[in-house]
Amino acid sequence: MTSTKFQFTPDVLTVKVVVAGPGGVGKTTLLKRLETNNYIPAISTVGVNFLVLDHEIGETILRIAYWDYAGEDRFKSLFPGYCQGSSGGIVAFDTSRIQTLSEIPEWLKMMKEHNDPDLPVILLGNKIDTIGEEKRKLIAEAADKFVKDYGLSGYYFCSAKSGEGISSPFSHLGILLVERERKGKV
Ligand SMILES: Nc1nc2c(ncn2[C@@H]2O[C@H](COP(=O)(O)OP(=O)(O)O)[C@@H](O)[C@H]2O)c(=O)[nH]1
Ligand SMILES: [Mg+2]
Repeated sequence: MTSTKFQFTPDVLTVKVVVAGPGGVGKTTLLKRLETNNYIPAISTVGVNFLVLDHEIGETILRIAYWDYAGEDRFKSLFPGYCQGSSGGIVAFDTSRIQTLSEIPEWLKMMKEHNDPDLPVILLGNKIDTIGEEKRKLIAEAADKFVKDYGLSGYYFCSAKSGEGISSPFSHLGILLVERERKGKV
């Protein structure tokens, strides 16, 4: 006898996303916030941290392995190797230390050199809890220009401390990754 059962078999897509940027901008704390919805000040990253999180994107469960790279110079030489096989990237700077934005091109160059040059990359300006409206406006202008100049997929303000702006950049990246997979590019 055969019985018909309701079967739910969501599509699971597993990808690697590399997270980079100068040390101390809040990369690890951002991922902790995404994982726990809490502000858990991170212990300084030594080498690389891994975090696997599932994101629901339409019918697809997107399982992202985040490779959270330490920004210190002594680990930089290993970074190109760690970038291989990434499907997307996140680069972060600290809005309270605008000079950290000028360090991003170096990370982007290494990321793209060892991957598809069309790798979708999102720029995050973290720690917006520390700046006022005026400064936000100025930084948004600089970040918009940066996104155009470097062909990035988007720019978002966020704060790992307050939780503001955390979900949008990750859903945006998730949608881009699922679209690329449909086109056979992941
Ligand atoms: N005010 C504020 N501090 C933050 C925020 N995110 C991280 N931090 C602090 O910045 C420091 C560096 O964070 P960490 O995640 O280790 O930076 P990483 O080196 O980029 O991984 C820690 O003391 C965090 O508590 C934020 O959104 N706002
Ligand atoms: Mg870290």
